[in-house]
Amino acid sequence: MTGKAAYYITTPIYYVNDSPHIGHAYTSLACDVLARFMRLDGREVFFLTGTDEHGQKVEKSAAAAGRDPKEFVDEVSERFRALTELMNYSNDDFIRTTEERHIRSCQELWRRIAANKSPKGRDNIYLDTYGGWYSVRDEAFYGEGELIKGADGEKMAPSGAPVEWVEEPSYFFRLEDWRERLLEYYSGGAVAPVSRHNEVESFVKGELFDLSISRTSFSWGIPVPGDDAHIMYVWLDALTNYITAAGFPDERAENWDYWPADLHVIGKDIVRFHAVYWPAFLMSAGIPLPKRVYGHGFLNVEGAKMSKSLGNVLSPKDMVDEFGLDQLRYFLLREVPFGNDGSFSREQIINRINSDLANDLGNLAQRVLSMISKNCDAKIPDPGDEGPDSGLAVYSALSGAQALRDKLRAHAERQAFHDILEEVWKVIREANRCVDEDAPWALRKTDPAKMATVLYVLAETIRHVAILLQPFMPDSCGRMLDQLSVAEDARTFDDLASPLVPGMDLPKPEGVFPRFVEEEA
Ligand code: ME8
Repeated sequence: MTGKAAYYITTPIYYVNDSPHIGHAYTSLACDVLARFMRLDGREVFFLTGTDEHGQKVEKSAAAAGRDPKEFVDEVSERFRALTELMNYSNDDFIRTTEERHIRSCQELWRRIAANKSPKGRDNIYLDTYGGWYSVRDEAFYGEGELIKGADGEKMAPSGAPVEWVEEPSYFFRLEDWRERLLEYYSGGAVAPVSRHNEVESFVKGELFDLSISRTSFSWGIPVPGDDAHIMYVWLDALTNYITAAGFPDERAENWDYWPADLHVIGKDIVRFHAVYWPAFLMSAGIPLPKRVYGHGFLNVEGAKMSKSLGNVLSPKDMVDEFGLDQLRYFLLREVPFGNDGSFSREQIINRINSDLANDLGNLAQRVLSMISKNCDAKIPDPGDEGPDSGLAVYSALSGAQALRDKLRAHAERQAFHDILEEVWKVIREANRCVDEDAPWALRKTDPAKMATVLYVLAETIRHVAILLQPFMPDSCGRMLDQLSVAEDARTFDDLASPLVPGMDLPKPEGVFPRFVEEEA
């Protein structure tokens, strides 16, 4: 570590029962944007993603495919790794729960939990028999009272997943004894947004059952230390990935300085596991707790839940091929406020591409850069001695741009991506308005020095916008900065304070955000 402030951010690790879809891409994208943002803002970032490979659900999927589980998980995990390339994620590590480092870490965590007493002085882990409902799809145990009725009157998990009756010897975790400590943790604001905070708080205030944390009826998992007849419950195994990657159990490992994580980003479906079980396991093992858990909303397609049976599962690859990578990255975080559920349609994507990217940002860059190319000898123009008192409108756009960093930082701390983008777009729209007001094309004949000032201030505004939007659209913003001849090592948020140097040669301008035109049928 370099002495910069650390920032550790994680995605869920995804089940390798099937190929990644746009929902998986969405969560990881949010993490990638924050990781890039924090790096540019001077933090020492560790960004983790990976795959969850044990448990009954994965074992069943392997069997259904007629495959050996290890071979099967190797292959499907590779598809999630390919997603990180496709989507241009900047993850620093990719963890798989079948790795040796992870098995060691889980077994040591178990030993520590077992060695400690609960706040009520009881053993944290005890052996008993589990008799109750289990959903393989959710990999979750449910109490009778939580179940709902399906169309044919059959019992179902609250998520709508089928459940089966399970009865087998099991180790239990003394969850109930950790209630007060969990409530204290929530009172510090660790769970966001507030709707998820309320949901877990009321869950923990209700009747808390001890949690079954081992299984004996199948074997695809990590053996419980000292009792090979049991494998660990897949969620205990999976959650532990976040400390494995930080070097656990080697607390002298360099990565251990990243723990506790600054942020676990997850979907709303797995909040209970991350905000109740995970902190309880960590507390019982005497390990510091993650600073924040954010449960975002779900994406629906044209108003419907994505599902295999409806045949509407969106593939990230198809969407990138059709709309372009940065266009998709922008759209996913722009359209729907991050904590909310959102429906999205082709029409919305095309609208965003054409109005926000092509018309607003693309057009601003294109017209300013081509005016500079034609009228300023293809060099960064000289701003002269004019300043904000000159009465030129463009200075208002620039001062808006200069105020962005602090505002965006505050939004990034709250994972408010749509607010970040809205804030930047206010400046872009203002810059476009100022181009019209100051009309540099008219100044060309009457006052060329003033024209140069206007174009310089606009180029400087575009530089700010392009630097600040890099986390969302790394390639496109990189190309915009190339066109302004901004050196690759001068693109961090600290570099915002070093303005463009007049006289620098500029390459021939090229549009970065083309309009999306529907192909004729
Ligand atoms: O739950 N909209 O893995 P998983 C938005 N292995 N996000 C969605 C989504 C949608 N329609 N569908 C899925 C698991 N997601 C466990 C996690 S972590 C220690 C173990 C995203 O493959 C969202 O982040 O079922 C959700 O929480 C996650 O994928 C579930 O992925």
